[in-house]
Amino acid sequence: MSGRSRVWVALGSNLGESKQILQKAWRRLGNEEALDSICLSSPYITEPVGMDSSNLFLNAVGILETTLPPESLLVVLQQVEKEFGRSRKMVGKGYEDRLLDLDILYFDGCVLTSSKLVLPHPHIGERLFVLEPLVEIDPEHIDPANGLTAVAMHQKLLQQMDAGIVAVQDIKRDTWA
Ligand code: PH2
Ligand code: MG
Ligand code: MG
Repeated sequence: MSGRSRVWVALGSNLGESKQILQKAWRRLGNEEALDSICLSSPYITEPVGMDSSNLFLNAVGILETTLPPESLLVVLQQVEKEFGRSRKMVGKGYEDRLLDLDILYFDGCVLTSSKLVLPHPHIGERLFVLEPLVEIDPEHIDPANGLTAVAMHQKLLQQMDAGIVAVQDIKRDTWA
């Protein structure tokens, strides 16, 4: 591949065989012509954040390299979500339980807002289920929107939880085995 970009992707599932789904989806992405998988974090068992659900999530963060531009990568990710059985029913508003969610967190140092995509992903700083696996695989990564490292963003969120500004989010590191 030439003209490669580096992409940080969040993986999540709270329906079905979540561990298998995330592992297979990650392999599926790496097999894609225009994508190379660089690394994947451990899986984390996390409580749902910002939604009402009794199903715990399995979350991870991975790094890919790609020759695709951001919106073409988004199409591939949405296609893979569909292949793994995700339906977007869009009954009420808000988040729904899902078999597979693949979100672009960062695309190189891009900061952009289009009708289809906002980069960096707008909720990274509020989500332990993103920051904890990100710190595991890429602690010194700098967020192009705020200039903070992943470690600093993680620390900041933990402090906000300590101070009661943000609700505590349960998270437990697991293994792929
Ligand atoms: N994704 C959401 C909303 N809430 N909570 C957890 N724990 N994990 C997720 O992946 C998640 C969530 C929207 O995509
Ligand atoms: Mg999401
Ligand atoms: Mg999504």
